Amino acid sequence: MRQVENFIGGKYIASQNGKRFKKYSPVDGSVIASISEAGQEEVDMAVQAAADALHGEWGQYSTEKRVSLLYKVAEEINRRFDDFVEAEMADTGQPSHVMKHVFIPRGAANFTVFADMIKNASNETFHMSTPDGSGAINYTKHVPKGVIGIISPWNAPFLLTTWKIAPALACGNTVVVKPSEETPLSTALLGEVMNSVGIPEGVFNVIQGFGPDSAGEMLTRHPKVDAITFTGETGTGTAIMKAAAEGIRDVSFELGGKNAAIVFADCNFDAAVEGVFKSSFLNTGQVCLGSERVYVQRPIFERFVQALKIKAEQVVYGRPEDSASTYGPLISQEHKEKVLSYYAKAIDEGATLITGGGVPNVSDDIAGGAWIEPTIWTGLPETAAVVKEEIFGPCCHICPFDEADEVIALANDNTYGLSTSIWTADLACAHRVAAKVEVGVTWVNSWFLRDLRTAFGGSKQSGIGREGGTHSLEFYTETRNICVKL
Ligand code: NAD
Ligand code: 6OD
Repeated sequence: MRQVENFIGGKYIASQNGKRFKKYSPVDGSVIASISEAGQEEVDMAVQAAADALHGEWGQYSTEKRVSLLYKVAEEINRRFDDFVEAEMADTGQPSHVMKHVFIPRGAANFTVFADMIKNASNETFHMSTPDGSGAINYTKHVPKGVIGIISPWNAPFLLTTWKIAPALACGNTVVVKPSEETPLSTALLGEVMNSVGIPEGVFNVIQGFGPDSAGEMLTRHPKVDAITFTGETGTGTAIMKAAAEGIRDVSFELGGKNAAIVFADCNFDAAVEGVFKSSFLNTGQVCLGSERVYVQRPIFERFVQALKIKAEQVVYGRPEDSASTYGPLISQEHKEKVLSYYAKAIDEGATLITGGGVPNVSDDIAGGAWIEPTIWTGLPETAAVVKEEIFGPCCHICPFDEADEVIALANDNTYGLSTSIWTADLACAHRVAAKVEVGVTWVNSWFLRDLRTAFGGSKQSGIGREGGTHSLEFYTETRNICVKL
């Protein structure tokens, strides 16, 4: 069984309070790791190490030096690719091909993309006239914000923590990361990478533990944390925003979603079925950008429902390292209970069950895992809880529509506003709909196609701020204006 410690000032450190918690395999329920739960002492040490590092050699490095180190981090992740795949598979139970082709490569890419971004970032300049005719020049300078607290969820742990660590370091900050208690392994391993490429001690720190009354809350309340970037549930975002209000610390939030896929009758049918299948069921539906609401234009509605049903019934349950497995478990028994409660609620609310709705028969060796069937419903009113609330499971409700304006109104009738996907051959229609859907990210004839230079984030209760490319400068730096009278 793995022993996982905090990573503070370049060293792996057990918590002084002696507290440890267990990580259970989502695949079979066995205990796979024992993790130190950071207490106030470790949170204080980690934040102090990060604050000190700002004034040490890291703070003196040129952008070029930081950039070269970040490229080395990416290279080292690639060199230790199998270790990261193994750690992430153990934590999440998701199939190896998803780890190898999506999540772990994205971790390495996050470092190269933000190294490139900071190397090429430009500053704004304005020439202005002055009454004496000599004029003045204004220019901006981006300086690191300081110690960044990073709090991340369990659904795509390595992708999501590195999506925040990389821009924070590229901009010259230092970080204290609190990964989810459900997925401590890949972030812990990143400490070894940082040490082996020569990132100075204290620049990257990891505290392990839970949220409320634990490491997460202690980090957000720490007065020496200058800004907090958080990915997770909207309710947790509310608690963190309250903590950040003390001391007027900046926040960047990537929160929940209840995303709509909009399928027009003129779409490339097979591509739309494949895309919506992925958006509803990839990662066992535990993707913030996933589609739990699918709107299909009436002429192809029945055919679409049947095609999605067939695909959902073809998933192969199995251990992540088995190359035949196409589908993993949910993250935990607790989350499984939550998703199953929505499965029951859907039936209570009058849904027609197209497929799934329960727990699959799996082989005895994995029967203790958090397995659940991909599930499709139709026939619910838009007011149903299952249509309104984020479930974060492998499920979707499919609803017919007739006109573009109607589906825009349906898509927007939600408190979340993270993403949407639009499937149509009529690009003019796609542009019109995209302009009116109240979300941060829209995909046309694709889903989760990521160019990391683009603005990423949610509208409404799906987030605050945008990260990605030079948009990350907004959060990870202070912008200073310098006015020079000529
Ligand atoms: P969560 O909010 O329960 O937990 C996320 C992290 O916050 C964990 O590390 C947890 O320990 C910590 N935390 C919890 N309470 C805290 C508190 N009071 N103070 C400080 N830290 C606290 O989320 P989750 O269940 O881990 O992840 C699923 C959620 O994340 C879903 O809602 C999903 O939509 C969202 N998500 C959003 C995006 C996005 O980009 N918008 C991406 C991935 C996941
Ligand atoms: O691709 C990304 O940068 C990103 N933040 C993805 C989020 C996935 C949510 O589950």
